[in-house]
Amino acid sequence: MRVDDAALVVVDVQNDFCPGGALEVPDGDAVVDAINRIAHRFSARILTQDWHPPGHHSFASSHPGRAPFQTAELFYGEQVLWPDHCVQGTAGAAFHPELLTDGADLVLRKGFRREIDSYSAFYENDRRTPTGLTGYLHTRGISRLFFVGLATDFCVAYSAIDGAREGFEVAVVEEGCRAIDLGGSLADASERMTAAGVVRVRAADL
Ligand code: VGL
Ligand code: ZN
Repeated sequence: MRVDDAALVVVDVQNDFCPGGALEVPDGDAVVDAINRIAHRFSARILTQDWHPPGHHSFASSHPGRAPFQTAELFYGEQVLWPDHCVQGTAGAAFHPELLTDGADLVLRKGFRREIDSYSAFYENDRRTPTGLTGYLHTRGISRLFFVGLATDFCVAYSAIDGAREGFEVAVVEEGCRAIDLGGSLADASERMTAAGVVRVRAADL
């Protein structure tokens, strides 16, 4: 493949999303090998890191009487409430120890505003606060994005769909992703990705 205009975007491969973590994704650590094997193929490598302050409003613990995986109305609409996870500076927020991170060009942190969650690497959950990633990619001349990471049905899907909306050619690499699958969220995310023009590829097809 032509690599000069393609970036690999590795979404939230952090300890809290891996088995034993605060918001574990089933089999989440299985993505690490798959990602490490393909990373060298891309001229740009970007890591995202879910990076919440203590008391973040996406945490159920910030809403008295609410439990994890229930929802709440925040100022921008409905928000799933999560267990406390990826708190800035904690071991849970660190990248999986076997993920190759030294070759990354950019580490993009998201979810650092207490009042707004950020599933997407492009826009926070209010859908209007940008992270700056579009500008970074444009100024680097990148037009194609390959997404991997955790979780398929939340941060990967939101990022991939926003990437397509921002005008990039977007693919998701199957072996590099695992899902939370909460109340049909995986089927729903897959449908929305297809509708947005996001292509699903296998690592062997790269
Ligand atoms: C994520 C829920 C909460 C993700 C992040 O990375 O998919 N999911 N924060
Ligand atoms: Zn989060």
